[in-house]
This record gives sequence, structure tokens and C-alpha cells, in this order.
Amino acid sequence: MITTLAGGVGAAKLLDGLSSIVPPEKLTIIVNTGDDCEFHGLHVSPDIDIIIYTLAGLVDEEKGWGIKNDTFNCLEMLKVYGHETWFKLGDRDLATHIHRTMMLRSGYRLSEVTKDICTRLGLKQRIIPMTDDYFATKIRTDNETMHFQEYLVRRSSVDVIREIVYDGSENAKPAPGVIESIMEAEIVIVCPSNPLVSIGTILAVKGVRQALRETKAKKIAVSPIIGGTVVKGPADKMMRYLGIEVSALGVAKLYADFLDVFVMDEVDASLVHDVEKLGIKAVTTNTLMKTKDDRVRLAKFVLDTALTYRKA
Ligand code: FO1
Repeated sequence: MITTLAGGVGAAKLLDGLSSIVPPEKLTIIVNTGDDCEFHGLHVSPDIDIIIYTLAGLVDEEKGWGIKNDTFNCLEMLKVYGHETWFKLGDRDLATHIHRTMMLRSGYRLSEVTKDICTRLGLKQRIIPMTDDYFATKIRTDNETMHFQEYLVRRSSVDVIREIVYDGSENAKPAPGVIESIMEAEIVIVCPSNPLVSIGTILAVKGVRQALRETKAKKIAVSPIIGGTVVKGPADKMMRYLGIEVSALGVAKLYADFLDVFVMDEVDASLVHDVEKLGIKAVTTNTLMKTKDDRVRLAKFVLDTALTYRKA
């Protein structure tokens, strides 16, 4: 069994590669829900949807989120009615949020709704939200505290960050299957996602970090930082503002208490020695995933490395 910790676009690409080589029933994907937000009365789970749409072949590949060839008629009409439309929800995408919200209002948990959406879209991988409980990632600046989507999308990540707030983390319990899938896995893969607001949120859910320390699984992570910058998203800016070294080494330090193996890009080969001083085996390869072949090649590399290191 392979269990993965995942954020949005970067994770979805690696998971797409993994899905080409791992039977779906052997793959569990634990997904960040700190980005979840309510828009127009609907519960939107961006990272869950990015992963589901990617694995179902529905995603808008250019943007990495949303559904390909979607239209935005509903949003245009909402704008006529004076509603804010900075978060671009396509017409077909809206159907997912309507379905999710209806099920949640009928009393189903987010994990049950996610399973239902996966089944209806023909996915056999086990996709689990990190928690069924309220959990919202918020960004504190000098003047205000705002939801992560407001910081990321509405304000294009321009603000100076003072603190990341994991609102709800004190009460949020892991969703059914989260701890079990970590404890029972042979390999746990930490996807190349934002270490603070995608993976950091999952690690902030009660018991997850402890499970990662205790599991007998081989734990391997792929760095989202390549040569000091990020492929997509604000991870580098966020790390800088919070005084964390913006490098693969900075990411490795955040995972050092549980990680066995760290996969970095070839351009970061000079950091191998420093990562290994943390007690983590460091390996390098080309980690950019521009094509489907890149996704499959990196997924194979991660699996082979985890298995090789197990035998050593
Ligand atoms: N990202 C944007 O930059 N702009 C958007 O308008 C936007 C809409 C959106 C709608 C549905 C969805 O599932 C994701 C969407 N995203 C959008 C992506 C999302 O904000 C982030 O990339 C993730 O939360 C981070 O993983």
C-alpha cells in the first residue's frame, strides 16, 4: 500500500504519474482541506477537486485547476446581481460544489462526499480529506487576517505575511482512514506541494505527525522548491516572510522529524550533504513535470528510490 500527502497542482501531477504505474486500489491520497472555502453558499474544496479532476482526465491542464473547456455563464450572471466573482468557478465545476454542498447539508461527511464524487467519476484510488471537521488556513498580515484563497487569488499573494493561522486545528480530527493508511502503508510519499499551507496543514491535524514518526513505512518527500524558487504558487514568498530558508534544505528541515528520503532536483545537488546531516537520505533527479512522461518518470524514480532504500 502507498499513502500520499497531497496539496493541489504539483501533487496532482505526481499522482497522475503514480496512477500510471500503481494499481488504483493500492493508492491512498490524503488531501489538504485548509484551502476549502465557501463561495455563493457552496462548499468548495479546491485541492480535492484538482486531484479528482486530474486523475479523472477532466482538469484544465493549462491552469491546473477547474474543468477543461468549462464556461462561466453562471458567474457572469452572479456578477450582474452584484456578487463578487474573483474566484473563477466554471459552470461544470459548480455542479461539483452544488453536489458536495447538498450532500453535506443532508448530513454526509466530507470524506463520504469525496468518496461519492470519486465513484461517480470512475476513480478507484482512495481519496480522503485530511479532516471532516472545520479547518481553514488563514494569513495574518500587518493589518488583517484573511482566508488563504483571499490572499492567493483575490490579492495575488502580494501581502507581507506575518503568520499562517491553522484555524480549527485544535479541534480537527483526522478523517476516517487518515491515520490507519499512514500506519499500514509500505511507503508514504509527501508530494511536491507547499510545505506550509498544503503539507503543513495536514501535519497540523491531530495525530498525523505522530503517525508519520511511528509508522514502519518508508517516508519519502519530493521537494517543491527547485534552485531556490517554486514551480507554482507562493511557497517561496511565504517561506521567506516566515524566516524559513527558501531552498530544498529549508523544506527538508520542516520534515526532518519523520522523513527517511528526500528527492531534490539535480540543480540542488550541492545541498545533498546538508540534507544528509539532518539524518535524511538525499537523492537528486530532474523533478520538473512538464509532460505526462515526466510525471511517470518521476513517480517511478520515487517508488524505486523508496524500495531501494528499504532494502539497504
Ligand atoms: N486559482 C486561481 O488562481 N484563481 C481562481 O480563480 C481559482 C479558482 C478555482 C476554482 C476551483 C478550484 O478547484 C480551484 C481554483 N483555483 C483558482 C485554484 C486554487 O485557488 C489553488 O490553486 C489551490 O487552493 C492551491 O492548491
